[in-house]
Amino acid sequence: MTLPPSVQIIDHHAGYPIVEVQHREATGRVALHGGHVLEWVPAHSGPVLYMSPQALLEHGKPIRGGIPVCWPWFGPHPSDSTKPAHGFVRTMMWELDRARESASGVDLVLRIADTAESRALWPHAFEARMHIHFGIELEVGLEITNTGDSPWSSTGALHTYFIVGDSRQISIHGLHGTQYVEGRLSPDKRPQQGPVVIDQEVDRLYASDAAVIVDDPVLGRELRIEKAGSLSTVVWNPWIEKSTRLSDLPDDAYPEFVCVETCNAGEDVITLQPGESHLLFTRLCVRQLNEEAIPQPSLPEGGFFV
Ligand code: TA6
Repeated sequence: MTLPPSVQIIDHHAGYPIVEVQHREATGRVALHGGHVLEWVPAHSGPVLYMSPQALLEHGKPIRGGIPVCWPWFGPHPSDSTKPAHGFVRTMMWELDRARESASGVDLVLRIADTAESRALWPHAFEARMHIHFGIELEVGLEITNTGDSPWSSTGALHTYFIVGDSRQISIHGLHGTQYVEGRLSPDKRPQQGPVVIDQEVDRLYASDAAVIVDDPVLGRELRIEKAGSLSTVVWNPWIEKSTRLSDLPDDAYPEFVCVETCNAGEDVITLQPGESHLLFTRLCVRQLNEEAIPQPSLPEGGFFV
């Protein structure tokens, strides 16, 4: 494949290729492992996606940060705890199907299809494509297609990790009045009252197709998360205790990020007939709230994955 000047593929010491994008509108990186958007830095802003400094960069291991692609199930497997949490496509190798450059940025398409390995975990034929636009906004679409001869159902998420100045000081707007369950598994639904704040572990599955805004007073910016093809939104921060249980996350990292996830999860199951497709789409935008220079986060020298 001929790559445009703004795109290159590096063989990374993790043992899998990483697609690097350098465009005047944005820079970014995507690992072919998991179809995983690792970094996005829009022009005139700092990096937006959080990456744990202890993230595992090994074949078959999920990467703690960026945008994990959770599919064909969200969370623990519904009936078999021996199967990987959040499905298997985030730990399998995708291929780069297309790379194009325009004045507004770079468009990548990554692809994966069923294999003997995937069918051992989930006995269905599928094709999945990740449509990624790196520009002043980041657009990510997970397109799934039933390439088999019988219907199947799935849940999934674009499990986005956002850098924030201090998760204890942010407020998340757009979910007021929507029903949610805490911890995904508890039966009791309750209505969200006002903005979501992080003052304990938050692991909430909201029944919502609405856009969400993260107001970050410390970094003086708003993160706007728009979406389509998504009936659920998850908000997650591990807080103190769970952070200490995650070996690929520093114990004191919980103030540095929040996950706002574009999903179809819980009762929001997508069922596709043979030949049908579904697109789970999110668009991320950053707005600086004030002119005075507030120190923005910066990438380590060379990026998170040097
Ligand atoms: O999206 C929230 C969640 O389901 C949490 O329960 C937590 O487990 C998080 O995902 C991270 O999951 P992972 O398998 O990537 O450690």
